[in-house]
Amino acid sequence: MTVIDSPTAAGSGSAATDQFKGARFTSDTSPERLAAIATDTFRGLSKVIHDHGVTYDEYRVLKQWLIEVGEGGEWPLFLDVFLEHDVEEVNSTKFEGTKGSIEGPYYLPGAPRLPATCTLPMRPEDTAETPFVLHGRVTDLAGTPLGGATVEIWHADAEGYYSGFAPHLPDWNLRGLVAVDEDGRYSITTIRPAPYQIPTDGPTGEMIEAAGWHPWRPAHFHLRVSAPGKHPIVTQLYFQGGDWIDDDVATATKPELMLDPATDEQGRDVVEYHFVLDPE
Ligand code: MBD
Ligand code: FE
Repeated sequence: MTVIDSPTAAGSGSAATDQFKGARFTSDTSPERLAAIATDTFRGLSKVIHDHGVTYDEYRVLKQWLIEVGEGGEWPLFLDVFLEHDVEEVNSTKFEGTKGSIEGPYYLPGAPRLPATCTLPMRPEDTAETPFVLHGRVTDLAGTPLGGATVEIWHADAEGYYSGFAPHLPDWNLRGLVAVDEDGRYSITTIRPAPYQIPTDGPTGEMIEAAGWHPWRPAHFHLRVSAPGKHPIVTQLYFQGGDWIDDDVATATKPELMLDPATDEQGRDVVEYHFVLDPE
């Protein structure tokens, strides 16, 4: 795999901020609940400061770094890498269907609608890669096909870049909203993404490097599977045996989300994956 030294590396993180700011989010959190969460947050930070005897030099560097994360637009990247997996975990305990995983910073609403059997929009460079066919069925918990379901997919290209966030890629490259057929079936032809590297030229990457950690996520597809009256699932699928599977910087892999593709007679990588949706 080649890691291209793109001038847009940190730009990906800040484009995620522009995208996120476009939407307006609210929550019905009560003042009491807000106070309890804020109190425990400060209690946790207070413990860290006392346990480690945090120095004034360290405190000032922290302040400077936090400012840079904001100015560099990397809050979506940083938060989704280091915190979202816990939010996903505590919010998925009551569901029995397909396991979820974090959404990450690179989802874009409004992807092109595609039929049940389709090829994702891709460039000639992408077409030159080995085709990858992800196919399967969407059902409810009882195994009944959900003919009205959609499988939305977005993923990085063979160099680890996401369309909409890396300016050298055309809009909607390797993104689509797939309507399943009446039996709940879908078959998506795409390519295998590369592992994702947190941009090393921004504050998130600098912190990772300064701590001696690595900036990699294993290669993954992102998916959002929905159907009328069902709880939509946001998840990711990974490739068994791939790099960083057991050491994801974003802590977002699960054993149930591994793909083990086989090569077909046309030389394509093919794998079946069924999605199971809980009731709303
Ligand atoms: C990604 O591609 C991603 O999926 C997550 C969760 C964080 C950063 C980049
Ligand atoms: Fe991703």
